Amino acid sequence: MASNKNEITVKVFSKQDIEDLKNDPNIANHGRRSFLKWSAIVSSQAVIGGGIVNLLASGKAQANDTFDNVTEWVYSVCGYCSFGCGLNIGVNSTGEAVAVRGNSNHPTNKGRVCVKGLYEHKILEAPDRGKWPLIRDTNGDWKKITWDEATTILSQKIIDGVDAKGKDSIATYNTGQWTLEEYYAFGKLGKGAIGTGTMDSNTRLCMAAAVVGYLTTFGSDGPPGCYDDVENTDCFFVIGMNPAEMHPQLWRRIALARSGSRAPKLIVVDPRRTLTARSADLHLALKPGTNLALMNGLIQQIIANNWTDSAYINAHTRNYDAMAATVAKYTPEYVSNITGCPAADIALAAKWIGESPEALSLFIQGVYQSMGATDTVRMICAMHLITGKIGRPGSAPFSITGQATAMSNREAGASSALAGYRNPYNPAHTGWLEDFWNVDRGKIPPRKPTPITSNKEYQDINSHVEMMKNGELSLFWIQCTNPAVTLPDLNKLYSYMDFDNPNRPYIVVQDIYEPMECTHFADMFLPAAMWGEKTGTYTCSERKVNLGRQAVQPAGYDLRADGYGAYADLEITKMMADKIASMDSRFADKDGNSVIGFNSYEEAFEEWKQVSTGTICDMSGMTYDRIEANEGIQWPSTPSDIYGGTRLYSDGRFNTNWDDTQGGTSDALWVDPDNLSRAYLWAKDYIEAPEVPDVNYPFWLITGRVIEHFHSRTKTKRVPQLHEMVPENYVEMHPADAAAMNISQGDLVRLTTRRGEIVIKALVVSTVRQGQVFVPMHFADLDPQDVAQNGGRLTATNRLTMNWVDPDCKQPIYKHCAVKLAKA
Ligand SMILES: Nc1nc2c(c(=O)[nH]1)N[C@H]1C(S)=C(S)[C@@H](COP(=O)(O)OP(=O)(O)OC[C@H]3O[C@@H](n4cnc5c(=O)[nH]c(N)nc54)[C@H](O)[C@@H]3O)O[C@H]1N2
Ligand SMILES: Nc1nc2c(c(=O)[nH]1)N[C@H]1C(S)=C(S)[C@@H](COP(=O)(O)OP(=O)(O)OC[C@H]3O[C@@H](n4cnc5c(=O)[nH]c(N)nc54)[C@H](O)[C@@H]3O)O[C@H]1N2
Ligand code: SF4
Ligand SMILES: [Mo]
Repeated sequence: MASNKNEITVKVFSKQDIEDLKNDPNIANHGRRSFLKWSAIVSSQAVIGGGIVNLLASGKAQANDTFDNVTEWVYSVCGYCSFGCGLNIGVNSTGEAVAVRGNSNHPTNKGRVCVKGLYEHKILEAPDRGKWPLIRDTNGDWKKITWDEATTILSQKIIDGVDAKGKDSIATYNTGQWTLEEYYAFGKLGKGAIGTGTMDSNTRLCMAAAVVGYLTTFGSDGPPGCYDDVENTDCFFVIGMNPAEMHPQLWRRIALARSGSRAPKLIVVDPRRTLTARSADLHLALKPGTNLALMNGLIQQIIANNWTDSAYINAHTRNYDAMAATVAKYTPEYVSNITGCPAADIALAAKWIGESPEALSLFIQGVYQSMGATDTVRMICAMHLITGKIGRPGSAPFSITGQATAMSNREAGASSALAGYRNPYNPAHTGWLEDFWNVDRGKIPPRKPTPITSNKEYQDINSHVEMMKNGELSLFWIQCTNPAVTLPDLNKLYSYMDFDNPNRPYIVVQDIYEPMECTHFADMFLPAAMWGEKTGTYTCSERKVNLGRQAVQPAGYDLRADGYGAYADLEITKMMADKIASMDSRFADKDGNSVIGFNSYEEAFEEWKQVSTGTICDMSGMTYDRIEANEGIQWPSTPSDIYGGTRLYSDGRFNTNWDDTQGGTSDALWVDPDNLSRAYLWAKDYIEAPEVPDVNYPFWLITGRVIEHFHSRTKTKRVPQLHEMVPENYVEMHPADAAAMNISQGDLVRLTTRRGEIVIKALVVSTVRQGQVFVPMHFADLDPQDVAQNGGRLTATNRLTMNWVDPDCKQPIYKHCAVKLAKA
């Protein structure tokens, strides 16, 4: 890909263009025909949010524009974002996946998929799918090994590591993109067999603030709302979220609801003028990192104007007076000084939320990855509690999830959580699980604060990365996540993972592609089967469990006879559990058997159902066939109330009694001392971000996403249609800032922070304000394809970002830091 200066040509949508698009019945209805029709209307080059959409440019897009070769449509669900669109995978007569179409019976998306879903079958066929387990030879080159060899070597590494440095030296780091069965199985291997407390997942980067915010308010995790709330609300409060690009099918439902007779209002809180913000009735373009001040301000206004529901407050909450006292000083003028939003707009937002019969808050990374993350979630919940706007149609604090199955990991516990939302501090909870798993009491490790990342130079918090730096890890097992692109402060991380570092652990990467950025640092590679190649369940944002059925054989299936080929992650976990149990009885159950007794995903689901029984994420009322027949089932679902999981907390009873709560000791603030199941209202003051622009680093750097790409792009850069739309990294900057630095469209710009620097192209647009720049998170610079394209230029966004984590939930503050810019 050439990287000529001025190559980027941009057409920013006019207001009229956007109105036309919104009214076009085909928008986001990417059936092939309408997709191309829509593309034709938009013209070949346009900007959607930050992304350059070159919809018609690709000949390949049109060549594939046919369902003619499909002989079978397989029932499935999208594997990208957490909205959980139902879809079918089209398979041809030779067993290849050749198309995707939306499932018109599925209530979530009614037959529509977005541009990523449309081409999802293409990620299966990429030539560099991993097909062989690999290990480094003495020269550092990859050597093929069989699965039998790989599982033996890895088991021995675990045994030796435990003996040399203890169980916690075995670090596992997985994902929000496995199936529920895979999480359950791996959580059982990690906690029930190995007993390591050093388990985390990329959901730490993604959902930790929601989990901790909910848990410390309601007693347990679990988004209270559901998608039907979209059609039943009078006011959307969208804070730190850009659904027009990141959850396009949710956005479609919001847009449709807004054009209906109920005409709900739309408030958007985002520093940038995103596509979402441009459609809002009220856009609060606050300064990065000031969400908590704004939330305190909205609550101050709601209290001052008596929009509260005092009966609800008295019956169902605690700590109201302390909260009210704390927010009292957050008047619109005071908050305006912090956030930069006009005082009248803050008051108006509170009025709309307070006076609307139903109000729905939707929020994600602009909250979770911004200063005051956990506290902002708490205050969003508080706003709904004090107005009684929770647990009924159209009203909820509704965190939208990111990855397709981040919810499933929260439920089944392959990371730091325990299966079934159990409380690791409650011996009754851990004891039940140990007995059910037939392992010794005390096997499940005590809760330890070991999130994936933090930096001791900033904060006294231990983490996998800190342990790696200090030589405390013997093994770092990376599964279905790409930390070499997506963790913050990459330059430091690379120095710890580097082969030159004598302290480095043995690094195992379990992925679907090879090479990818992490394999650069790996001692061993395990090839995994992926979406479409396995059957399993996916819990989406509204707690609905969907089923994805296997459509094609895993990559390298024909190599299995020789001991190679990709295997599904659950099968890999089972191979490992069986092998290590046979090598060392410490890693077996009490009878000396492998902890993984099940032989299929469906058997794993049946075992998991028993673990979930009686917990808040009860799935005992579900079966695979029932899930498919009903187009997904929401939890909780029990045999006597299979479809009762529409909304949580409709009865005003929360999970805050000691027996119920998912976390904390019995004296934790949110644990209701009177066993009255009341929610806890927090009282927290705004604190300024740890790094703000100054004379040396005068700009805010905001990072986020674009519609065409997914995370580290291992999937989307292998789909030509998506890659060509946004082939390389770029920085959005305001025309006035660009002019002041003599930077024009397409010029190379050097971005420098206290942690690193990159050189990428300028995209001069007014979606960012003066003094702020935006860079998508998706790009890196280690993959051979990227090196070739960028001529060796460093372009990885996370070389710049700050490894400062929210003290409560340990989620990194990716959304803002200070940066300087110069024409390169
Ligand atoms: N196309 C696409 N879709 C995706 C993904 C993807 O990679 N690509 N990833 C999925 C995943 S895992 C996730 S987590 C979601 C993320 O979905 P979103 O959270 O909607 O996406 P982001 O772009 O990360 O961030 C949202 C917005 O936060 C704003 N923001 C930055 N700082 C602040 C702040 O201090 N306050 C407020 N209020 N806003 C701020 C940014 O300007 C940005 O527009 O998307 C999911 N969907
Ligand atoms: N600067 C900045 N950084 C961010 C963010 C941001 O907004 N700004 N957002 C953060 C967020 S919210 C998230 S969720 C993370 C995402 O971060 P990551 O999870 O690291 O990103 P992905 O590219 O999704 O990595 C998933 C990996 O799993 C592989 N894979 C896919 N399917 C399978 C499978 O079935 N089995 C196996 N074994 N492997 C598979 C893919 O090839 C890929 O390498 O990034 C975080 N990083
Ligand atoms: S909106 Fe999300 S779930 Fe639906 S097709 Fe797009 S990426 Fe997939
Ligand atoms: Mo995420």
